[in-house]
Amino acid sequence: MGDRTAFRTCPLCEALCGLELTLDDVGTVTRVRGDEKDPFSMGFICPKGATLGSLDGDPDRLAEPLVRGGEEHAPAGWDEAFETVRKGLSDVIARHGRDSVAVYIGNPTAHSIAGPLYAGAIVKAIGTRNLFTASTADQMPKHVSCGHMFGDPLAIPVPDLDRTDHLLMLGANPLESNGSLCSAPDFPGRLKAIRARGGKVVVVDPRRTRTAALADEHMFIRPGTDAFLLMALVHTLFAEDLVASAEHLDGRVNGLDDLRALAVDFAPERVAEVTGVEAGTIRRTARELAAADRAAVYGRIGTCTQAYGTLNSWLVDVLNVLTGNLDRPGGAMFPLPAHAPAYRRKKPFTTGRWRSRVRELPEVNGELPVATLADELETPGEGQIKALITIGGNPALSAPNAARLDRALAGLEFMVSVDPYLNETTRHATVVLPPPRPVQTPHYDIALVGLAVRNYARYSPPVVPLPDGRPSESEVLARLALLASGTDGDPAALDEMIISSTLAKAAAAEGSPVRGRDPEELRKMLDSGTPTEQRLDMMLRLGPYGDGFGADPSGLTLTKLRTEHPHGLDLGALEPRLDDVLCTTSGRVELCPSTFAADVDRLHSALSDGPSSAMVLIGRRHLRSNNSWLHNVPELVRGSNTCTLQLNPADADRLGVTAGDSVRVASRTGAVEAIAEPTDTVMPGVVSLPHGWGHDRPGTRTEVAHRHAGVNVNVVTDEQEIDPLSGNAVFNGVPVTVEPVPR
Ligand SMILES: Nc1nc2c(c(=O)[nH]1)N[C@H]1C(S)=C(S)[C@@H](COP(=O)(O)OP(=O)(O)OC[C@H]3O[C@@H](n4cnc5c(=O)[nH]c(N)nc54)[C@H](O)[C@@H]3O)O[C@H]1N2
Ligand SMILES: Nc1nc2c(c(=O)[nH]1)N[C@H]1C(S)=C(S)[C@@H](COP(=O)(O)OP(=O)(O)OC[C@H]3O[C@@H](n4cnc5c(=O)[nH]c(N)nc54)[C@H](O)[C@@H]3O)O[C@H]1N2
Ligand code: SF4
Ligand SMILES: [Mo]
Repeated sequence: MGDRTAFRTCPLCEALCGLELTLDDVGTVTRVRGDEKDPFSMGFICPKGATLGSLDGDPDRLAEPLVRGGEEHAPAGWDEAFETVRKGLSDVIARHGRDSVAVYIGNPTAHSIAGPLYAGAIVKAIGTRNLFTASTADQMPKHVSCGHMFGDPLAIPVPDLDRTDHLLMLGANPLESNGSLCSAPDFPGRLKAIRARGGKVVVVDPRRTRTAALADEHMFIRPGTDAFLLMALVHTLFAEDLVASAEHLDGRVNGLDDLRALAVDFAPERVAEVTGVEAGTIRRTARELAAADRAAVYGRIGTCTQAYGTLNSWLVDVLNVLTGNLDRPGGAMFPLPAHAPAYRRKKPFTTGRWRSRVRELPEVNGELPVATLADELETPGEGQIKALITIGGNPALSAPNAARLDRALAGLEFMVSVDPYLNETTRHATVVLPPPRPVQTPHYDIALVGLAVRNYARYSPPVVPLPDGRPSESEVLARLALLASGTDGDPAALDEMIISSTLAKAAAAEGSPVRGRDPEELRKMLDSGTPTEQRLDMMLRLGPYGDGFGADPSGLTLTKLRTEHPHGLDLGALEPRLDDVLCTTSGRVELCPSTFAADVDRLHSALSDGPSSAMVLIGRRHLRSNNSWLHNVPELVRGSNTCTLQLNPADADRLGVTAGDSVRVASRTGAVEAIAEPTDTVMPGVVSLPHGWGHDRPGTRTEVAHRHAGVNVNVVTDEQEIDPLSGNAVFNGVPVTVEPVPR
């Protein structure tokens, strides 16, 4: 047979790059290049995508399920593994009730087709209130802010990178991360293009990152103080009469006067000391933002994973509204993904429909903060978590105060993990169910195309077929859902249920392209592929570009996407669509929701306390890393991708530390020792450690990662510190002490 070429989307990060794979006759990936025919990524690739072959062929990747007997995990057949799960779950539910089974859903689940289509069914089938996800270690503040401002927590505006003249970026480092809550392949190239067309890029970050170095201007900011800076920008816009009267937002915004009143106390001079940004710079930044023809403000993980995460996320979009840039080309816009039915009615957003048992933290988006997972595991009493399902997550490394969580996981009665690795988290599992290799997996970025800077769709069928009897990840998750509901059998039964109920609803819904049609007849028209493919086909056909099951023969179907657009389909630049998106009770953008206004009290108290002199810890990402799980790829753990403690040379001198010395970083929760890396890219008073390291735990099977173990920064982060409105973890601005370790 010889070599062959195949094309697919890279599943590793949010950038959605198209890849061109070369495979040999046994299906081993021998080369990976960027897919030049992908209309969105146009050949762009990063080192992670380029080593997808190594990840795919990793000898430590689990090929079959593991079941634990005593201390050791042993390989097991799929039937035996599922039977162990059935017994384990039904036993815990029978003895402790449904809330005693918790689910943790991790980051890769948002990058798979299986996760968005099936994980929810598992949670529903268990009927538990104890759902936790990586979202509360990430972007939950943005969901809360958009939920209150626009009525829909998923209506997240993205900066229109390709048309803006001015980008103000806080707490994001896309040159390493390749972008987040803003899917844009070749983000670096798109930033350079802003400058090349005469625009300006401004970066606010406690580190002079590679992104900052590429920008026109970089401002150091004291970690955790963006909300003060953003408030001062709002203040300046009002004080200097720079609030735009944007025709397209006329009559569509509530709360302008409340906001003006709220911002009165935050003059640039008042926040300069706390933020470390000079008053003059703040004023100039506000003026430039207001003066730019088309500007966008964008905040990411540095602004979310801190004590004022929701206030930051809100104020970012407040600035987009005040400068007239929300929902217009070159500003901050709402993508229109191909798979989301535009006709569906949404309920206005609320939080706190239930609360966590121990700390009484409010539910947000149907889930509870991962920062309180350990409390729920450890605290005895009715409703204590006794069993856990993890899907593509590694909270033993990724959650705040992870060492405590790691200990608590050891106390579970039953745990099942859907994960390709035996790692720091899954070593606690009774059963590990591995998904197939990436090349054996179909791909469509359900969760991410709705955040892309161009409307875009791409379906990647599996490149290598699954061996007989080997379930896909969709089938694994569907089977888990069936088991959790106390039934078992063919996982396709779940898809049938979902398909028939969705089609019945679509046939009855006002504005639906299939209103009044016979669901049975629609069912027969679906793609002839796997149940997962049929569900995707259904979504695309009911979606805004869909064929409406024949109503618009020129419209999109999965078959068309697969056969006519194997390199992806460009659906055009983003278009204004605020009216579609808005579902607040008032039908307007809520610029000053009362819960946010009340939370501004915390800013007032902090301002009167004055700046703190403590050393604070922040995170960082490296291009050749991806959270906790790419450290087993040899090509990616070479060179500068190391787990060092970066600190400013002035701090290093003061502490008597030189490059290569061991330093001890300690907080309320614990301490780690890391190698010091003095660098003036970090501002004084700040230290930085990357996350996702600490691979020295016993009982794992990731040989390369074990040799490049690093330390887990989340031993030092504090699960008691959260952003109160979203419950999100605080990873930035963590007070720490730093001292040299005696040689
Ligand atoms: N290579 C690589 N890519 C990734 C990942 C990875 O681990 N590695 N992870 C993926 C995931 S899960 C996500 S969520 C995205 C995240 O994508 P980004 O948000 O772009 O992530 P970071 O590179 O961590 O950039 C955050 C920046 O915030 C800065 N920062 C820290 N504290 C503060 C603060 O208080 N204020 C301000 N203004 N800035 C602050 C940090 O110094 C850092 O430069 O990346 C994704 N892509
Ligand atoms: N200190 C600090 N902590 C952080 C952050 C930070 O910036 N600083 N960032 C936070 C952020 S933004 C995030 S998103 C979280 C991430 O937190 P998690 O999602 O808990 O952790 P990951 O490291 O992404 O773990 C991914 C897991 O998924 C598995 N996996 C990989 N591919 C697949 C697949 O195809 N299917 C399945 N089922 N499993 C798969 C991997 O083996 C691994 O076990 O970490 C958070 N933690
Ligand atoms: S930027 Fe992200 S999507 Fe693109 S190749 Fe790299 S890891 Fe894959
Ligand atoms: Mo994330």
